[in-house]
Parts: sequence; structure tokens; C-alpha cells
Amino acid sequence: MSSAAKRLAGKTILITGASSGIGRSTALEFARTSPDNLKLILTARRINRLQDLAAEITKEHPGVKVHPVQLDVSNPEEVRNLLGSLPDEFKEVDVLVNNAGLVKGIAQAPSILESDMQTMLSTNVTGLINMTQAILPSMLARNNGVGAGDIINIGSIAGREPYVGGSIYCATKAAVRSFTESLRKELIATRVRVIAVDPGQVETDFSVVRFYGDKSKADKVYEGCEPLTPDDVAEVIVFAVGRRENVVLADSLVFPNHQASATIMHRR
Ligand code: NDP
Ligand code: 8X3
Repeated sequence: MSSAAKRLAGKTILITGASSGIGRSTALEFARTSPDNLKLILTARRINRLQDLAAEITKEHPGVKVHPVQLDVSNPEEVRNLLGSLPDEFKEVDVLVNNAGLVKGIAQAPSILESDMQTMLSTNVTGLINMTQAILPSMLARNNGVGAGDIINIGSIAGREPYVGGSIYCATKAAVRSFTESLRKELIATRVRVIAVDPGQVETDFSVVRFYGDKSKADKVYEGCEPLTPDDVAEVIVFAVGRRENVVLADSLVFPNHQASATIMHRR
């Protein structure tokens, strides 16, 4: 058994946005890394996809228990009620992966749809913060009040480098970055680890969602280059969580080899 598998054994891991892309890959990667004794709480709005993923994981790894939950992180009431609704054996969350997020459109001010702005802010920012506030108290109560647990926030290169046509999305990811850094400082007297993972270009449904379901527009984003796969990012997340408790992989920026910034990409 690998060191990471030993460290992960027995943990309860909650992933938001587990129905697709990076979240889905992260669930599979946790299960692959620690297949004998793990509990996964998989959340997203599309419950059917979560149920299919749960079946896939438990078939492959019978030692992994999976609890799928339909959850819209942009709905504060659903987030507030989440912990209380979990079966007892899933209530002690050790690892929270705040991954749910999305981008809508490429419009520039003053033409940004108010509904798109609201969706991005309430999912990427207040959704992530509400999730953190819902789970953190139980992490802080452990370990004789010193706290224990991991919070992994998925940011983006967009949070470090704003680009044309991404003003709201970039602002949401800058907010995630700022919240993450404040949180790490605020929790310094505890043993809760706060970990930021900021991917560059990853091919998932992200661009399909950005272009309101237009797959041909989404495909153009990746033309002439080789983006990261969601598995690539999942490996980084699971690696960070699998380190020794005293090791905090605080901040990772992950690019595919052709990318040097949000907008500098070498295309063939
Ligand atoms: P996907 O579109 O493949 O996955 C997004 C996930 O977020 C889905 O599982 C979706 O589930 C979930 N989600 C969206 N809105 C909500 C909501 N209101 N409540 C709960 N879940 C929600 O994209 P990615 O895997 O690429 O995105 C994952 C994260 O990675 C996002 O935070 C994104 O900003 C970030 N990221 C992505 C990059 C990329 O290039 N792909 C690069 C950098 C960061 P459902 O629809 O079922 O609710
Ligand atoms: C996704 C990366 O550059 O498409 O967060 O906004 S980008």
C-alpha cells in the first residue's frame, strides 16, 4: 500500500461538482488511490450522473462507500441543510473539495447578462464560501479543538490573470483566490489545511457550458493544442491531500505544456 493510500484510508471526502470533468475525475482518483477504506460524498445538481458514478466506483472498488447527494451549491438553504441530511457514517467530513463552478458567455460590459453574472457569482463565490462555512465547524471541533481536515479550493489561472471576455468569471476566481488565502491565514492556529489548485486549460464540459451548449464553439477553444485532461488535475488534488499532515501544498498553478498564461498559448 502506498503512503498516500495509508494516509487517505478511513477518510470521508466531499466533492462538489462531481457529476462531470475535474470533480468526477477527482472522485475516481481518490477511489483508485485508496480503494480499501474510503467514503465519498459526491454532490452536484445532476443526481443521475452521480448515481452512475457511484455504481461505477463501488463496482470497481467495493471498499469505497459512496453517497451521492443532489445539491445546488448556489442555493444557500440546500447547503445549510446538507450536513444534517447525511447518514451518520458520512457526517465527519475530512476533506472538502470545493470544485463546483462554471463560466457563462464571453460578453463584455455593458452587455453581460444579469442572469449569467448571478449564476457565476452565486456558484463560484458564495456557493464555495457557503460550502466552506457549512463543513468547517465540524473540522474545527476535532483533535481536541485544534481541528483537522483539508479544504481544497479549485481556482483558475483566470483568478490570477483577468482576460477580455471573462470579466465576471475572472472576478469570481480572483475572489476564490482571495478567500482561500484569508482562510489559510485565519486557520493558522488549527491543523486544517487550506489548499488552492489553479488549473489552466482543461478539456471538460466547461467550454460547452460557456457557449450555452454549442459544442462546435467549445471545440474551437482547444483547436491546435493539447489541453490538460480532468484526470491530470485530479492527480494533483489527490497528491496534495495524500501528503503528510504537516505538508501543505498551499498553491498550485497547473498548465498544459503549450500554455504560459491565460492568453499565451502555442497552437500548432
Ligand atoms: P464541468 O462543466 O465539466 O464540471 C462542472 C461541475 O460543476 C459539474 O459537475 C456541475 O454539475 C457542477 N456545478 C455547476 N454549477 C453547480 C451548482 N450550482 N451546484 C452544484 N454543482 C454545480 O467543468 P470543469 O470540470 O472544468 O470545472 C470544475 C471546476 O474547475 C470549476 O470550478 C471551474 O471553474 C474550474 N476550472 C476549470 C478549468 C477548465 O479549463 N476546464 C480551468 C480552471 C478551473 P451539475 O451541472 O450536475 O450541477
Ligand atoms: C478556466 C480557464 O482560461 O478558460 O478557468 O478561464 S480559462
